[in-house]
Amino acid sequence: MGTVVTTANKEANGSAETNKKFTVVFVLGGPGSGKGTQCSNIVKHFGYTHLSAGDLLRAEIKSGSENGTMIQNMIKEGKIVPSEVTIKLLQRAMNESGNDKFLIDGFPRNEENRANFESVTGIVPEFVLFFDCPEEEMEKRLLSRNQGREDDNIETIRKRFKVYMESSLPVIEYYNAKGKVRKIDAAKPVDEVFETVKGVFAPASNKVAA
Ligand code: UP5
Ligand code: MG
Repeated sequence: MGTVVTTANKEANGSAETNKKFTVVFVLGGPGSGKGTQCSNIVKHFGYTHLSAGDLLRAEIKSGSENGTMIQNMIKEGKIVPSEVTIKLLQRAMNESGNDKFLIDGFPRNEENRANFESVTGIVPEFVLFFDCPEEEMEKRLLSRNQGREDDNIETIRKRFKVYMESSLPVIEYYNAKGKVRKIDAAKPVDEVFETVKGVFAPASNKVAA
């Protein structure tokens, strides 16, 4: 389950690669729940390639792409970028990676993202790793991150939380109803969270976790 033959979209990725088998895990959770931090750990132990949709969108702004200004404005307002933009970036990154196992971090963020990703790529996630964390803890983490992210100010953080509650949680509920959600208590220290995460990946992996 979860590993499917994609109907790789030539238009979107500009390559002739088709019928590639990709395994995808969606990594979801609120802003600051620790998705990126835990993905770095998972990559080291389990051989996945980490694709943060937010990082891909921020790189697109920096590259001076024609969508850059639109993306920048959406991120500043905590709004969700139209799925065709994000899906193209994800497809390109998957096709260029040389790997066939991906952690897709921070996507899909709403029903439109979810439905379009599945129909355009033909990929259904193996499972959804869900980092559950109280808003108070997430806010504290984001305000002390200090990495110069334009959306790490209290005004934008509140908007991000609202969009998460209204649009992203329903996606997690959708997959939960299908028995695909692996819920992790993300309020604990990083190492303790990773111990729980390992338990989710270890049985499905050929590699032995250190
Ligand atoms: N930290 C991490 N784990 C900790 C722990 N267990 N204990 C204590 N501290 C912990 O962590 C955040 C901070 O907390 C770090 O300083 C870390 O050291 C510490 P991080 O791992 O970065 O959390 P993460 O969940 O990745 O937080 P992030 O801010 O990246 O989540 P968002 O979902 O808000 O951001 P993302 O980059 O995915 O999206 C940003 C914006 O892009 C969105 O708001 C939206 O406008 C746009 N977007 C789209 O439109 N579409 C998409 O598909 C994706 C993004
Ligand atoms: Mg992140």
